[in-house]
Amino acid sequence: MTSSTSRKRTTADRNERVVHKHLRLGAPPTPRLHAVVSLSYPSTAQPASRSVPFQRPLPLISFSYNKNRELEFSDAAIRYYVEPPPGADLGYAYERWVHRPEEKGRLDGLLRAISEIRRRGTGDPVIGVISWRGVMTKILTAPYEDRDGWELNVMVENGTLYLEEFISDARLEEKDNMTPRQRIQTYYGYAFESWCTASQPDAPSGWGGDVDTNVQWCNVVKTKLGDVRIIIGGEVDCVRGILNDTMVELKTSMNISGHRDEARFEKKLLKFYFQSFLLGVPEIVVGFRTPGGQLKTMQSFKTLEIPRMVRGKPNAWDARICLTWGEDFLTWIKHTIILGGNASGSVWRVKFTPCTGVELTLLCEDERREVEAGEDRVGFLPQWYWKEMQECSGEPGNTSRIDSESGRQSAPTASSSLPTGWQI
Ligand code: 0WD
Ligand code: CA
Repeated sequence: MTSSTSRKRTTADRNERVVHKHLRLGAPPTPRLHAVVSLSYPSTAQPASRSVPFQRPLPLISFSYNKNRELEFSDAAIRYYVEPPPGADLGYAYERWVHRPEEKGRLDGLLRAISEIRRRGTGDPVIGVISWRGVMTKILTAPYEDRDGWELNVMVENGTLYLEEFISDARLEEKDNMTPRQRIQTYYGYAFESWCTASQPDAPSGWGGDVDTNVQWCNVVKTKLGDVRIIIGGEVDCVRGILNDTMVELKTSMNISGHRDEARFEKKLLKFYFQSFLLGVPEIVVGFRTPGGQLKTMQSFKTLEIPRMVRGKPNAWDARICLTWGEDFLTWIKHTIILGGNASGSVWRVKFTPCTGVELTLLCEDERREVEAGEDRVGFLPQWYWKEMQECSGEPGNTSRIDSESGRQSAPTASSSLPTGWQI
């Protein structure tokens, strides 16, 4: 074991003790205490401590956003894969890019889909976790992230854990003010999507239409990570042929020339892999480009084969470490929140620090209001969804709770006692 590993382990042990001590003393629920609890990332130098299975994602529903960013339950925005022209210019039609402004990472679209699934009465498993695919990708790949920190807003209601990315107003502004260089590089990715897709199957190769980032086709799946049932929503770039079960993710990357580029690309493959794996997208098509945005070569990857491709290489990553971490993280967070005396409507914050781990705190009233942002919400959940949830449970505001006096759990608890209307 390396010294950094042992340091990490010691911190984790200490953190565990913090939580237990807090509970044994039967302290009042954390709202006034503002206790911080933390969990360290696992060592990436050791094999995963156990094997955590990931259930094949099962599609539940799809939906589309149109040019006005209106959501409809149809496949209107679906795109079909076509081979791009060789040497395509990824800067093409840059000036006509309709750029959707950056927004907070709200779950609204996904919650509408969940409401629609419930209305249709399709499916039955209990929901443990609800989030966008992008959030789940960031969670699972966190043990290998050595650069960017980020934060989550978290709520647990009726035994379901909701996770949205916390993007502060300052960060939003920063994201909206990309440098011209960042802007064009982002655009190259979208232009590649346009060169590779058409609105009809079997269309001829060519420009698929000017880029409008309002328009998206999203899919919602259910899956299970270890014992945690998860509903995930995410954007899907296109499909091959007319059957929706052949989804394709499109990516651009810089040309590879030399070992250093190769190592950099293999590192990127970790994020590519989980992004597609989580939604059950079987194929990733990568367009390699020049710094000036000319498409040079294409390579198709079978998502499920990617872990084996990088295994044994220098700086290789291990997907099993990510899956084990993912289950540990989700279980820990839910457990800590419920045992911490979660009052209905409370919002918690998780801070991800690269190479270290995560910290969980309960937001105070001012911070909670910042999350609501003056909108019609309870925490980050939209009011309409909140009402629907209450109607389903028939017990407003009653969630999994710990009796603060005795430290014992009071009904109703976690997912096992969910009201039937609240199951998907
Ligand atoms: O506005 C924002 N800050 C974001 C909104 C950031 C990320 C996602 N979203 C929205 C998406 O538009 C979608 O409606 O959340 C929903 C779910 O997205 P997801 O599938 O969970 O997102 P993710 O896996 O992070 O990204 C998928 C695609 C990206 O494809 P690439 O190949 O670059 O991974 O979503 C697009 C992009 O095409 N995307 C964005 N579109 C507009 N603004 C952004 C962004 N900031 N980030 C990713
Ligand atoms: Ca993409």
